[in-house]
Amino acid sequence: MNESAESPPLAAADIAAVVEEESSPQRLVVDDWHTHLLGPLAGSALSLHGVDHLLTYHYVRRKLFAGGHVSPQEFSGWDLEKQGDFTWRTLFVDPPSDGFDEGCHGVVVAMRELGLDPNASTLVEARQFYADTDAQAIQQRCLQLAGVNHVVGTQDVFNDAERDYYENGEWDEDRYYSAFRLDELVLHYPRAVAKLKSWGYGVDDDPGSAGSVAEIRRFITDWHGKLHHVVYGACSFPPTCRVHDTQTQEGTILHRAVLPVLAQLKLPFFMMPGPIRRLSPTWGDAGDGVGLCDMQPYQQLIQQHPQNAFFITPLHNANQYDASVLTCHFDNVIVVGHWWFNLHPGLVEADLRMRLEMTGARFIAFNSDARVMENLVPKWKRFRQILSKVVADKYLDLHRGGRQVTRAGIARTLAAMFDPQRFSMTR
Ligand code: FIX
Ligand code: ZN
Repeated sequence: MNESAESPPLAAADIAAVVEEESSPQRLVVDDWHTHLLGPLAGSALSLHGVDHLLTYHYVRRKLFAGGHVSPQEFSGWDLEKQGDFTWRTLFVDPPSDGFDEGCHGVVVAMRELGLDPNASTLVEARQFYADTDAQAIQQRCLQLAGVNHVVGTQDVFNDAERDYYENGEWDEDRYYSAFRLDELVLHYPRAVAKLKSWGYGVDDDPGSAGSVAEIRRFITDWHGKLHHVVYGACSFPPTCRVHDTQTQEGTILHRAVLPVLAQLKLPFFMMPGPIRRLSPTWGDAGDGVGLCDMQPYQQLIQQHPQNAFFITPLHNANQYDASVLTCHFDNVIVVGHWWFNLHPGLVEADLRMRLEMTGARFIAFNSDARVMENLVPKWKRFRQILSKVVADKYLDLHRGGRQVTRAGIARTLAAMFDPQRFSMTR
């Protein structure tokens, strides 16, 4: 049977409902291309789940500090349960104002979807639920509610707490992919040198010397072999970073070592321009800020390395347009997802429209950036609502323009938006 017989043209009045069905977690099962998650096999210190971790996620914790409810020093001195109780009381039981922000909204939605009461006066029942349910079951439920199949983590081998697990731990091969995180190497080379040396790499203080370049390349290749199923190398960049400039340390490392090895290994480079680390130094990861980037260094980097594939996900909302324009000119770059300070429904909706209108579907529509397993649920739920609304509008537009719209075409297009393999650059 041909496609039109199996999937007849839809009437305008049916399009929105069909898009909504095809965007659901049951029908559209996707891979999450950037998270900070590790599965339960990694143990409870590295694989975070539970109501207290959900409440102390840094999107929420930031509100406590910004609102002056507690000092970061005092808060970090408490155990996790005390932190959870304080956050629950302050922001949910008796809040100074209702929490419309995505951080608090995410807590409410995750609890409701997991069958917990987001209006409870204490966390007693929620904690009992977690005491009665094992970590694998929680993971299974969160992935199912989110409609996520494979999860890409963030593998920072310079992090002493993680490295041992990557070398010696048991890995869930069916579920987890690795992203080889290179921030420490690229942005903090003077710090990285000492560790590289202690691991037997003959680098020196000049990352551009022939010896250092060869040894950095060997380090990346070795760890590509040790990490499980690496799908890309990744680095975030501060707003003023001159990634294209070989006069700088980071430019040298990228041009001479990182990009040549990634090209050899056929791995894309995932670039995250925009964070200002530790803008509020005492707030930990809740204290990072964001700055507008000049996109020209990225344009030059992409242009100078046609043999490399690039993913780009700017943090600043005003950089989204420029990033999409890049994908119109170069076939070795695509835009990915939304995170953190641009992960707000109004911004995401506007970007999704802009991306569809400008590029067709030359992007990976969303990734969760989840750090706690339960983050998957509200983030993907929110994105699916936006996806369904925007894509329905676009299909109605096509229909009005004279194009036949079918369920099969809708399903195919939605699936394509989450599949990087469709780009020749990643094959
Ligand atoms: O650099 C990153 O991968 C960011 O996701 C983090 O640094 C950040 O703290 C975060 O979790 C944002 O959502
Ligand atoms: Zn991240």
